[in-house]
Amino acid sequence: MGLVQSDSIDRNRRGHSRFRNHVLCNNQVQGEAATEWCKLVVSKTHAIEILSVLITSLVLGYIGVIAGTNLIAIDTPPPGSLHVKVVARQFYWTFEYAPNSSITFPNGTTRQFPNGTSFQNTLFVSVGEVVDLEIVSLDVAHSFFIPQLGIHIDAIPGHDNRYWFEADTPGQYIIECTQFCGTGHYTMIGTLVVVP
Ligand SMILES: [Cu+2]
Repeated sequence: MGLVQSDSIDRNRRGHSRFRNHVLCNNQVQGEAATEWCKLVVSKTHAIEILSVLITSLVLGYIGVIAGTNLIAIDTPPPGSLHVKVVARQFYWTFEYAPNSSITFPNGTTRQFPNGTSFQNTLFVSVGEVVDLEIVSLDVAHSFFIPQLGIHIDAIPGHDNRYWFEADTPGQYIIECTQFCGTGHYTMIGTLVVVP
């Protein structure tokens, strides 16, 4: 019984091998020469397959490392940035400046805040200043949107979203909430003041 099974497996293997060679090889080559020649073709085909998988893996790995490095670099604000926590609530924004922040106001005065400070619905920054935003919500989902600067980050309860920017043109820019957050959603409007 065992012999029959073994014979059967051998025949299957030989059949499979012949079929593969038949598919892979040139049908015009016959006999012993065909078998040797087909073995050579199969071994070369395997080598090409292994090589192509290796090269593809290396190229994809290289692209992955470059893309990952760039993504981390893009998300990391340059050193010396102004850290501001953007707190969304129904239905207003609070901008909390980190301790030791220095803020220049539209009247030209500059003040240091050793303990930090905060403003409701107005965010003051200077031209060319790197601003590191930490966007959070204390109640429901909101969305922090400055359409003129293309900044649009969700404010989600229990989750900190980070975004940094650098305004290069002085002026006032509207800040909106673009996530319907309740009956007063339409009043949730602030201003970004970019001081020269
Ligand atoms: Cu809102």
